Amino acid sequence: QHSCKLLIVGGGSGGCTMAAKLSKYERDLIILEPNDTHYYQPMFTLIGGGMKTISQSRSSTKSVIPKNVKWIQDKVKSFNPKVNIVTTSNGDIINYDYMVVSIGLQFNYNQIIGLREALDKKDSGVCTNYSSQYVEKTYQILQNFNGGNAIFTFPNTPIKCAGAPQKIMYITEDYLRRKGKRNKANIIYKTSTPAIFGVKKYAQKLQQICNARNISVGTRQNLIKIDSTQNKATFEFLDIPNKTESLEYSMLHVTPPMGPPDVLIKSSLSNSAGYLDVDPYTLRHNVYGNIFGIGDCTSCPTSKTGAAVAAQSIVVLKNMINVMNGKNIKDKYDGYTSCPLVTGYSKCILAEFDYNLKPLETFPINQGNELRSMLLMKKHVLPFIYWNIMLKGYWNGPKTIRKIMHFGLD
Ligand code: FAD
Ligand code: UQ1
Repeated sequence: QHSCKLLIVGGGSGGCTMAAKLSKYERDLIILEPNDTHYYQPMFTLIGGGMKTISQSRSSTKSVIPKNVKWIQDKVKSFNPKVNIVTTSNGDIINYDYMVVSIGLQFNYNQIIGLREALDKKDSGVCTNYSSQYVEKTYQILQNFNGGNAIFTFPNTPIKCAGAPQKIMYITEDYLRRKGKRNKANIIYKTSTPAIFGVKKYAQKLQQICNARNISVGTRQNLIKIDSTQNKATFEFLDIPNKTESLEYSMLHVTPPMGPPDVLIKSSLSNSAGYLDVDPYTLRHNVYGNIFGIGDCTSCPTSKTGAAVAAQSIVVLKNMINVMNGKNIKDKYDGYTSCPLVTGYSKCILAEFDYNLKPLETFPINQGNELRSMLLMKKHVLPFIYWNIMLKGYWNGPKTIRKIMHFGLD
C-alpha cells in the first residue's frame, strides 16, 4: 500500500521526462516502471545498420529517475480512476491525487503467423529493429547477405516512428552498394499505408529516392504470415479481397503490429480504439480531470515519436501545475512531431510537422533534401540532448531554436 500526490505510470521517454520536470515542483512523486534498463529507442535504427552498438543505446533505469522520485519496480495491473487507485502485478495498491499515464505501445507479434518463431530462429534472415531483443540480428543478417530479396514491411496498425520501417531499407541499400553486392539484391518495401509517408512534401522526395535507387514500393500490402522453414513471406492486398502473394526472402525486416497495452484497453481510461482518451491539445484525460497522458499510449492523432513526447512534456507540465493549483488550463500541444529519415550511411531527411501534416522545420534550409548535417545531428547531437537535457527535464523540443533560426518569423 502506497500513497502519493503524483503517480507516473511508465518510465520510458515520456515518464522519465515528466518525472524530471514535475520533481522540480513537487516532492511527493512515485514512478512505476518494471524494467531496470532504459533504452534510447531512436538509436535502434543506427544499431541495425552497424553505426552504433546496443550498449551505447542503454542506461540503467535507476540513473534516469531523479533522486527525489520514488521508483517502484513493478507494472500496473489495473486502473481504478473512480477511486484514484492503481493495482500492480505484485499486488500493491497505489493511491494518487494526480496521475500521468505513459505506458507506450505494445508489440502484437502474434498478429503475424510465424513471426515470433522466425525472429527467435538464429539463421532465419528475419529481423526487426523495433526491439532491443532483436535489433542486433539486423546487422548480422546485413553482413551475411548474399543476394536475393530483401523485404521491409510496415504493418496494418499505427506504429511508433513511422519512418523507421524504411530507414533500415535505405541503410541496407547503401550498405550493399558500398560492398559491391547491390546488383545481387531486389529491395522491396511493402506497406499497409496508401503512400510511402504521411506528409506530401517528404513522401514525394522519398518516392523519388526509391525510383532512383531501384527500390520497389508496394502500398496497401500487409504481411500476414512467415514460413521460416521455406523463407517465404505472405502478404494480403488490403484493397483487393482474398488476394495474397507469397515471396521468397533472404532478408526480411519486419515492423511488428502495435497497439495500446492490454491493461489500458481493458480499463475505463481508453477510447474505443484502446488508447488513453485525452484531449489532443491539453493532453488532459477527457473524463478524469486529475489524469494526464503523454507519448505513444495516448489518443493524440500525431505520428508517435520521442520528438512528440518532448513537445508534449512542457504542455503536460504547465497544465498539471495549473490543475493542481485550481487554475484554468490554457497550454496547447500543436501536434509537433519529427522523424529523422535516415537515407543511408551519410544522409538524412529531417521531417518535422504538426497536426495539420504541415511541415514545421527548425532550420532555415530545406530539410526535405538529404543532408549530411542532419545525419550527424541524428548520430551525435540527439542522443546527447536525450540523455543530458530531455531526461533532466530541460528539453521541450526545438521550438525555441526554430524561432531563433527564423528570426521570430513563423
Ligand atoms: P516508451 O518510451 O516506449 O515507454 C513506455 C514505458 O512504459 C516502458 O518503459 C515500459 O516498460 C512501461 N510500461 C509498459 N507497460 C507498463 C505497465 N503495465 N505498467 C508500468 N509501466 C509499463 N522517436 C523519435 O523522436 N525519433 C526517432 O528517430 C525515433 N526512432 C525510433 C526507432 C525505433 C526503431 C523505435 C522503436 C522507436 C523510435 N522512436 C523515435 C520512437 C520513440 O522511441 C517513442 O515514440 C518514445 O519512446 C515514446 O515514449 P513513451 O514514453 O510514450 O513510450
Ligand atoms: C527531438 O527533439 C528528439 O527528442 C530528443 C528526437 O529524438 C528522440 C528526435 O529524433 C528529433 C528529430 C527531435 C527534434 C530536434 C531537433 C533539434 C530538430
